[in-house]
Amino acid sequence: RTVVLATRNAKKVPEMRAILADAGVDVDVVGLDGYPDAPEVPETENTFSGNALLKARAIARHTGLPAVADDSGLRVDELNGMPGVLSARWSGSFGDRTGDRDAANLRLVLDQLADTPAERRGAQFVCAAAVALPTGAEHVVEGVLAGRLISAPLGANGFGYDPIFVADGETRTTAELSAAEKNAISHRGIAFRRLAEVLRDLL
Ligand code: ITT
Repeated sequence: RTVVLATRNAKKVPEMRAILADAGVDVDVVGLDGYPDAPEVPETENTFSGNALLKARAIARHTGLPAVADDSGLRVDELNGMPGVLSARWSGSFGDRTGDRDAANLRLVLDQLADTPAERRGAQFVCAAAVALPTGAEHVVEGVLAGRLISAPLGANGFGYDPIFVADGETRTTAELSAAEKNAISHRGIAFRRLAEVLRDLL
């Protein structure tokens, strides 16, 4: 059984692969690299689950294979839940998937919180994990990781907002955790372990 990962974010791919493999789902996971004509899916929904389903459906239709998608982001309490579904393009860089984009997004959030004291710097990472089959069957689940934002980046692992995010109960940022340590607690780990259970029944 084969599933295709409906993402072009190269930093998500190893996390999605490792979490599904550790969950023991017996699937052959292929990336989108083999599908250069796969559509760029506009993320027009205002929920993580809605956008994850849009991506999974479009790629299942294009490839004729079951497709698994991730839509994720950071909710910042002081910004009323923003950047949320806009996390990848918060600094206005739509379509760009480079480290420069991530750095600009992180910098903007830090600037927006410049005057916010530690006790008001709560934030949550959210991940919606969706599967869509060419038959039209689909399912979506979510995972959340609560924590707080520090005021200067620390650590070189992970991606995106990891260097400024410290999960509840941790002293290190998620960019200072190893890949395995991050996956064990992360929003993506929670969501994709739930999705693994769904895949067992659905595939
Ligand atoms: P695809 O849509 O192709 O999967 P994308 O990067 O555009 O790639 P999203 O729209 O889901 O993906 O945006 C997710 C953004 O949220 C990502 O670019 C990061 O800025 C942030 N993010 C999500 N998960 C994260 C994590 O585990 N650590 C740090 N930042 C994360």
